[in-house]
Amino acid sequence: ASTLNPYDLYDVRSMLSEEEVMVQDTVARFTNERVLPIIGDCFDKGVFPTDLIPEMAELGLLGSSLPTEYGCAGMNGVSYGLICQELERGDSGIRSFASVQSSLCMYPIYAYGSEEQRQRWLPQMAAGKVIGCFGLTEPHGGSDPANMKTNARRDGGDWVINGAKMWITNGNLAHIAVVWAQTEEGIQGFIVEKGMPGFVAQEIHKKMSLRASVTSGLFFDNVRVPEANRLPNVRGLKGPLGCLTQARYGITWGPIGAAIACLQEATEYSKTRILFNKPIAATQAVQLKLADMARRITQAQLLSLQLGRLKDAGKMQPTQVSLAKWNNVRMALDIARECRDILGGAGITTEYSAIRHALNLESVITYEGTETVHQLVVGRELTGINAF
Ligand code: TGC
Ligand code: FAD
Repeated sequence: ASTLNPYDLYDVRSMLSEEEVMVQDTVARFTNERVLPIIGDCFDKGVFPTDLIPEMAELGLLGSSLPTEYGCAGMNGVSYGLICQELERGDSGIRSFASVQSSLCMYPIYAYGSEEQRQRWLPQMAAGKVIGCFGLTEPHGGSDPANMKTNARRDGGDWVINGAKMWITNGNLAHIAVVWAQTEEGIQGFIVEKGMPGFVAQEIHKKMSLRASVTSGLFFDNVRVPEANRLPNVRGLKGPLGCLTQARYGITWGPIGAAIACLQEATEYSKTRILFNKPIAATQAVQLKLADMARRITQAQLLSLQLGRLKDAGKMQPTQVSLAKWNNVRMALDIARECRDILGGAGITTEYSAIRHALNLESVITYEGTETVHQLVVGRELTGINAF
């Protein structure tokens, strides 16, 4: 009998350190025991399972790569990737929660914040007691954040923010928002706190995707923010783009988990679904589909692991992240749709996970830079010509 793991045909796991294996196993257990039993219902009802936040914090999944002196786990980039992969094997919404908290809110406070801001927020955020969100996208167009309209102007020792942000993950859950605004000195980041007068978060409903995740609009009407809440150590678009590089790196891993969940489900189903007197798994058409999925998953696993090793060596470039985000999300979205087809009619309900993953991945392929944006980043690298 073969000793190959069908969901890791190239034994990528053998290239992980003992610590990385332990991280993967711990998060896998969390997903199996705590996420999978409830997530179909959460998706149906359109709620994010907030009960899981303290458990995720306990496991060190929030800000996992930041230093231990701020209450974080100090893990490497590959471990962060594995966390994303195992969480997204459960649901993209759970992974999104962790991505935003870790890469889009804790990371900018760590990378661009003052020591006081780090001390004030990071330990509480690692503990899951303070939830964060990240406001970059605006209603008039997310792909071109350089043209943001939200602005902040100085007023004495304070800043006054006006504008709106759209499609903000964790918006209504969050105690703080890292908000990017145009100023006279270029784009800057501000920590806006829930309850500051003039700041309102409004949940977005009627979503057919990422239903087990909170998505909101943020509105700023003369919101007065003290200078102490401005992130002092970055100016310009490279501030938010630097956060996106961190989050997008994690997103290259996450969809591998979703794709594995779909392939596993469809493989098991195909072995028990008897049609024309044999399991559909015994037909060439179904085997070709399953084999092709395993091929694409294997490519994605190798791509993300090498990207993670480059990251941990301090050599990862944004173009490499763009290529992997594009490749791996496209891979997972296609696989989820194909698995939905193999399940036949049963595939259209959330009793199975394929349609939930497929619908979720419609968001994942759009957020953190649409597929087209990442293709154009790679195209620009090849040609030296900016085609945006
Ligand atoms: P450009 O004007 O050339 O560059 C501006 C400055 O930024 C630097 N830079 C980067 N730095 C770090 N990481 C990156 N990926 C970077 N890309 C560029 C660059 O060196 C420059 O620095 P400096 O010092 O010279 O000023 O900007 P660009 O032409 O590269 O950007 C164009 C484009 C289209 C690629 C960019 O605007 C873009 O990526 N647009 C997409 C926006 C986007 O992804 N939004 C995501 C919002 S957040 C979200 O979706 C969260 S979902 C989370 C969840 O739920 O999981
Ligand atoms: P647009 O930018 O309007 O793009 C529309 C279409 O035009 C796309 O197909 C795009 O690829 C295409 N296009 C754009 N430019 C070009 C070009 N030059 N050439 C060819 N085609 C082009 N944002 C945040 O800031 N924080 C969050 O937490 C967050 N969470 C999100 C959660 C969800 C569930 C979703 C759906 C989105 C989230 N976003 C968040 C927003 C997300 O980043 C944006 O949706 C995304 O960047 C695209 O922006 P847009 O929706 O305005 O589309």
